[in-house]
Amino acid sequence: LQVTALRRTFCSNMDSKIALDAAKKLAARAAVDQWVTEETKVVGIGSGSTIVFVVDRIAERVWKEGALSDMICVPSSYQARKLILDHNLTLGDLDRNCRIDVYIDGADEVDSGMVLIKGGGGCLMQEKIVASCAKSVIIIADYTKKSLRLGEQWCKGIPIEVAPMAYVPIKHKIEELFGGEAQLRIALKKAGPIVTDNGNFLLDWRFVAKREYNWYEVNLAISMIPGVLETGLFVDMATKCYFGMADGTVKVQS
Ligand code: ABF
Repeated sequence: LQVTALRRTFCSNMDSKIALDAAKKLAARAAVDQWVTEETKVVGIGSGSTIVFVVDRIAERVWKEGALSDMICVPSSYQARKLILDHNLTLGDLDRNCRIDVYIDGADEVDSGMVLIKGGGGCLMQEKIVASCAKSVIIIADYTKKSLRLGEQWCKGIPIEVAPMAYVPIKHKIEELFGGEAQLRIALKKAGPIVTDNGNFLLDWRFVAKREYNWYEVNLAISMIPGVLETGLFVDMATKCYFGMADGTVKVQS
């Protein structure tokens, strides 16, 4: 009986993963086909599981359709860099390509005003830097990421990248200023703190979901705390968001 129950859970988890992957792929394809054209010379590549479908589609256009031959891809993380190289696309960097035509990335949650929570994968700082160099920032996600207000979806909180020596004072300052709880992100099996691509720690701030926050001000105030390197709050950055929906359609928010 237990084995049957386990198998059922496994199958329904697999079914929902397949459904979510289909939604991510839909959003990724729609965004690439709309935003990555022959005029696009430099594209910024985000991180996470949805971006994999973006790079797949770009590679399909380059290698199967013979398009986008001169296009350069600027990564936002070690994962993105590896994806670009694995697909044999042209790797760029901000030293040589600091004017990006379009940056495409996933998100953990998107509210009705297109404020984003990003950084569940720990790459928020490089993601925000690369996004800030782009004329257009296009977000792609499955339907579970779309909210009216932040905190509606299950989410680990707002990630904040911090200098390792300062994580305790920063934690207390955030909690005193805005409530909730900021927790140090620990690696699986409690092997110690997660270290970002930049050698820093991450705090996940579980804010008070019912409280009315002005995210612009919150982002500014947290960014001013000494030792905070970047927040996973992306305010006024997204140009458009593409959501792959459960019914096979794509919803575009702008
Ligand atoms: C990156 O990947 C992060 O900023 C965000 O946390 C995450 C989204 O992940 P996924 O595409 O796997 O849902 O974009």
